[in-house]
Amino acid sequence: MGKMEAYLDEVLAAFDIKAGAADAVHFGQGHVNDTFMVTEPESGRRFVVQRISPAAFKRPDQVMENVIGITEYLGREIEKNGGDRTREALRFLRPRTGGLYYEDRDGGPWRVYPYVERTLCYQTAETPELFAASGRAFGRFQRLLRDYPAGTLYETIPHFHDTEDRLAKLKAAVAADKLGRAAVCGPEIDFMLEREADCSVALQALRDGVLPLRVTHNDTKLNNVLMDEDTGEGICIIDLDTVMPGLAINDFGDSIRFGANHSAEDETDLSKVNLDLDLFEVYTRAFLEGAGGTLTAAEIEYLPWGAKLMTLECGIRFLTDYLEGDVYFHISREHQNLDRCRTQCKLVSDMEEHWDELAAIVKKYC
Ligand code: GN1
Ligand code: MG
Repeated sequence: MGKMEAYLDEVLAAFDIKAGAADAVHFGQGHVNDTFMVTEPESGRRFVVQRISPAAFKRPDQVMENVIGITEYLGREIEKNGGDRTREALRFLRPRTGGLYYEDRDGGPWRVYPYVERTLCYQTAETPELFAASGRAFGRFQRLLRDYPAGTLYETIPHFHDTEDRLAKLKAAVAADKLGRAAVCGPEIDFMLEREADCSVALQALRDGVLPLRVTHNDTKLNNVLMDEDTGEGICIIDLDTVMPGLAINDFGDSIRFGANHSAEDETDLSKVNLDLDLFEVYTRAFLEGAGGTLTAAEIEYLPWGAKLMTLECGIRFLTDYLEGDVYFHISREHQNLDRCRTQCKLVSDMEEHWDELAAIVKKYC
């Protein structure tokens, strides 16, 4: 039995779920939280049970205030639009101990939501239609939340998409070189340092008032959208821990980073890691369709920057974690975070090579 399983009995009891640790299996592909799928033996009802990572989230109370504020708001908006809020928004259970989440005997924060049945979750964009469905869903997320009071949201991970700060942290990790790993990743470190000026592009546009601050998801990977098994449509956005005030171009960009290619994030054969321009266009069209006029002309023009910066930043984060000893992103093999960093560098290079084409694509939809 793993470490986290040891808490499941008490957690399930706190949420009145008639199941125990034996009814739980590890679930999903997240790198940060610990996630289980639990099935009640008698009713057959399924629940997603999650321990929020204390390493990533210092204030789980604030995470849950954000998440519940957002899911309840989304539920109301979905209902107003004639949708089904039980399938299109997550619904978190309240523990019988009160509050928005449950703290286990060692202070670990847990939450539970009913699994949305008849949905699928994909790790790679197996078809363009699938990728488009996720784009529409994330675009719709922007539209539904356009009037949400962004100022009431906590910054659950301060400086989360602060690319300048991410680079500063990489520099600090290189200087400290705790494990003596810097010697094996010289080219990757140089790659990031050569792009120091890029790290300021979106942040400067925000400071200049060119890009507006919005409610953003901040982790818009394909695997954070549940697809309806029957219609193939992206119906429900999950993983709301990093919903914060942010830039819409970053939500777009993180999707491109993860989805507009045909390889795993930790692929070691870099010849397989290539930006797919057709998928870039498919996603752009779908995201803007879902957003339905929410984005400004400047935001649309900056979309390629969102793609490049989210990819560069993720590469910087993987590299920093590698240098620090894999303390943030879970790994299942040695050097996995360095491999993840390398795929991101390859994708950034591809974007730079095809920059004019990316700009031409977004211009079509402006
Ligand atoms: C983390 O846990 P997961 O896989 O949903 C990370 C994202 C990264 C992603 C890289 C809170 O997301 O920012 O882009 O890994 N989430 C957090 O795969 O740091
Ligand atoms: Mg996730």
